[in-house]
Amino acid sequence: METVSNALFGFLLILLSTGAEANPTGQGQKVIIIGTGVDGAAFPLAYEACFSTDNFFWNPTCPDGTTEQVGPGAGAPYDLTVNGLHDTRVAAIVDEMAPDADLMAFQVYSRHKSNGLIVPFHADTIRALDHALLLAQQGEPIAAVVLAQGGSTIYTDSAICAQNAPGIEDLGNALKAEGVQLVVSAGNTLSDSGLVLPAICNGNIAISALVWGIPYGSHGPQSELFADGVTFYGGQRYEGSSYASPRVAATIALQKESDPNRTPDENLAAMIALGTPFPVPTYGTKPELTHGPDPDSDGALALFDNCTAHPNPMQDDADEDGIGNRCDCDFNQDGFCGGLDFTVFVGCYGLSAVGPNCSENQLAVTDMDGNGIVDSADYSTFMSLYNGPPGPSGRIQ
Ligand SMILES: [Ca+2]
Ligand SMILES: [Ca+2]
Ligand SMILES: [Ca+2]
Ligand SMILES: [Ca+2]
Repeated sequence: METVSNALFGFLLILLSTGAEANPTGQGQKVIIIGTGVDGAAFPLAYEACFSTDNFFWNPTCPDGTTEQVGPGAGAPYDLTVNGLHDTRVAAIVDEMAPDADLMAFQVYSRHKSNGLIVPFHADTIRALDHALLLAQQGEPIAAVVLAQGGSTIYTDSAICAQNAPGIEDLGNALKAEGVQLVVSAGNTLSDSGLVLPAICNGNIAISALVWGIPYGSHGPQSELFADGVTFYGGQRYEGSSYASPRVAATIALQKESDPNRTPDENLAAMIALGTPFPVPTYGTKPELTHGPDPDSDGALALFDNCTAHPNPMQDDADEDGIGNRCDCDFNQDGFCGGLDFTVFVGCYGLSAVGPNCSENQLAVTDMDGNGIVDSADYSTFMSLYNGPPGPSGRIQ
């Protein structure tokens, strides 16, 4: 009896592991917010750190008085009354869009010894990014890192990064190699030709703001996406590109939960392809972030639906290529549904278990509706897609 139930349990596990998440909430994903620190009383924080500067002019602002602190409370804002709620508002957006994602806060500000000004230094942001990279390399499931810091100088050429923000591109690329997307706010200047640092740099993606449908702040052609830059927190209204980038970071967490195998570049390509084209008079269009409609009414919004034109609420994807079984007629993975796939289908036809011409993998992909047998319903589905590409999938662009 125990053997039977274990076998049944194993079977259920297989079923669970092949069905991608149609309505992701950020489960199992982490998002790091680097900047002012986040008020841990407002949101539970899964991890906190502080990186600050101590020299002739500046005092460190880490809670224990040192320049580097890791642990509960370390990511708290230095002073809640001096812009200390900035990243708490950023965190609120991630928490609303991806409620099951874990929030991690890194505080990187320092305080001037005489005038009390608090500012973030590039070197401390770099240390924070280094720490994020270390965590990712240790296997932490970090989907995105948000940098929602402003700036007042506009740049049009990423070559400035090597000079004014050395290390930022390398760290952005190193994070990406670990599957982590660095998401940077484009800044709040009104320029339509450039972006602030480090948004202009390669290795990260830059997000511009739309405020009630109008470009707000830096929105040069170098940024990747527009996203809503309006938020409400504590009964007040706030606007800026700081509130656009966390929407993209949260979306990436949802994409990664939905399909853990997708790379940052693939997730970005999907967001761009399914974005709503927003016309910018001076240079053309830029995509606005959207999770898309649900054209096949199966409960999965287009960005997370692995068959956007076919109802498949279970989102099964036996070969884990981002194209759901329901629309994946390409059994031999050559990008086309043709005679070679037909041969595979015929080998499995009528079967509910492996056969001489039907392997376990082939059985899983040819049972396109997942009812446990490859029958005439699957044949109709297969033939309706025959002689074309598999898909379409909102995950693959
Ligand atoms: Ca679908
Ligand atoms: Ca597939
Ligand atoms: Ca094929
Ligand atoms: Ca079937």
